[in-house]
Amino acid sequence: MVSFDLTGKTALVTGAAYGIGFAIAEGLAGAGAKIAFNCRSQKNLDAALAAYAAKGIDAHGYIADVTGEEQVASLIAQIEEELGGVDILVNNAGIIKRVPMTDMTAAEFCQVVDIDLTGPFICAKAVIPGMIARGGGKIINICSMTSELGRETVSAYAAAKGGLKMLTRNIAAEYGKYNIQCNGIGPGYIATPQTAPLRERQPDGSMHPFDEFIRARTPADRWGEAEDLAGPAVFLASPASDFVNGHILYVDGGLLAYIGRQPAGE
Ligand code: NAP
Ligand code: GCO
Repeated sequence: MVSFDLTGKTALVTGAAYGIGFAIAEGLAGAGAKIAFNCRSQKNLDAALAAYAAKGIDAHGYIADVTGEEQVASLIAQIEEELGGVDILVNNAGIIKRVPMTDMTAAEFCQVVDIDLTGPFICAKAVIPGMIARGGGKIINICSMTSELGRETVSAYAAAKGGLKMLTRNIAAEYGKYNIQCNGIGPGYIATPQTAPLRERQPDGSMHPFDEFIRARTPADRWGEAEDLAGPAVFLASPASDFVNGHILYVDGGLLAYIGRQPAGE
């Protein structure tokens, strides 16, 4: 019997104060998981706890920066004390800086890579020993279209997300024998605060040019919603995916499969 049931499991979703992480945490909770999440801002944490409660989810929130090894070690210890060990880790926390590469400082480049790639390494390294001790676990890394494709102004982000694809495969390779499955989710273009600058109305009231660019490359002809990612996350967090390892599941409305809308009349 295929099981998507997460009852009795504890999930840590990093950066799940809002956006994709919040939607994934909500989906995992709906499948029975206990939810822990972290972010850096107390204001965001407080607002998130209220939002989870409004949805009937008893989420446990913690202030922790995923780039801090000591902060993450303390986070995992707190979760183990309060909720039992982390059975499911979703490495979701991430930032982006949209700057032409030759204008980007090395410090800016490193900040993006630290959060988007080193952070997932630190968090995975912190939870794997406990997963091994308990007979297995699930790690889901939130990758990106830029794990496969480049575009102007996102060099640091694409380097980090491309690296995260290979970190996903390497964790699968190194720890699969301990019944740990490490997979990625590669969202397409999703309507969250992170992409708000790409969707904002222009002074004349028209849509941002990027909106048409993305919709013309997405067969679904729409931006994704954060909720579109919840089902794929439940699948990769559940026993239903126990023989799926090192896979990047793209949830992109077909973007990677599509050359782009052809000119009218062709
Ligand atoms: P978002 O709306 O900007 O939310 C990012 C979350 O991460 C916030 O809760 C933020 O809270 C937290 N965060 C940022 N840096 C952190 C750090 N160092 N330590 C702990 N928490 C941190 O982003 P999103 O659109 O939901 O994206 C979530 C993930 O999906 C990211 O990895 C992003 O790269 C990826 N993604 C997004 C899209 C998209 O189109 N939106 C597509 C593909 C992939 P604080 O600021 O309070 O820490
Ligand atoms: C950008 C967007 C993308 C999305 C996502 C696409 O500026 O191109 O922010 O990077 O966030 O990563 O999968």
